Amino acid sequence: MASAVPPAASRVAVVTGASSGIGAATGRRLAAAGYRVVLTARRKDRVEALAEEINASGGSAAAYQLDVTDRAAVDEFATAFQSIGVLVNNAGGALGADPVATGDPADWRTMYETNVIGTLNLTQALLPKLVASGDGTVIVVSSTAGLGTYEGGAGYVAAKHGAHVLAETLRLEIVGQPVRVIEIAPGMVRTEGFALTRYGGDEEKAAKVYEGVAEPLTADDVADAIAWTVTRPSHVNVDLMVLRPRAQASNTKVHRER
Ligand code: 8X3
Repeated sequence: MASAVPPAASRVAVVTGASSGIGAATGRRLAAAGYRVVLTARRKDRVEALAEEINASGGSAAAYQLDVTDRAAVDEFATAFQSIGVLVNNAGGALGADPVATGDPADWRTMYETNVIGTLNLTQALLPKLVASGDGTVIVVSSTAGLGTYEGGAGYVAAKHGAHVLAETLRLEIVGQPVRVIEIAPGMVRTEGFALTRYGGDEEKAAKVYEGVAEPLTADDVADAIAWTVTRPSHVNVDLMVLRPRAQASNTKVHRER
């Protein structure tokens, strides 16, 4: 897990949605790369356990309970820092896979809140601290759903397009400031929670998402990519990285072994 360009040990990396999946794996990877990681999530016990694990293995981690959609809480969280090196906007997720004709507007709203407004909240609150570091990086974990659509995906696709546009626009707006904006767009990733949350806890439906797919990406595959982009020299901005498993050629073209 050694990085090509180890950052100073004092650099702080904030990771949202760090209680499981890509966020937790990113916390581990950035800690291994020498960052002091601040793990945030709604599930306090989960981030505390992960921080303990990282600290016990020689890394440096702190846990903070945070709902990214709660702007007052995010602003309060931001006061804890003078400067921050890295912000990984990972919190988000999908709810439902219904067609436009019957999708639940409440699900659409929640997805917009978590995937877009959550990213907006953290980015707005921490941008001055990222600038103050003199060498900041904002990561937006979007999705291949942020770049193209698929049937039954519109609510999530719309939200992830929002996250994609936020990243692209921010990069334009802050050019000249010492902050990179990097978007990571994963395709099919098998994590403990993503599909299960999407299908309201229905394990059978969740399992079907990955059925017959030889090797979906893992959370660590994505975390590895995130850590790689973060540890490039400061002048290198990986604008957008799309990752899919070899068995997935597009959002709708997946090879399944029967
Ligand atoms: C996850 C990818 O295909 O489920 O962000 O929308 S997909």
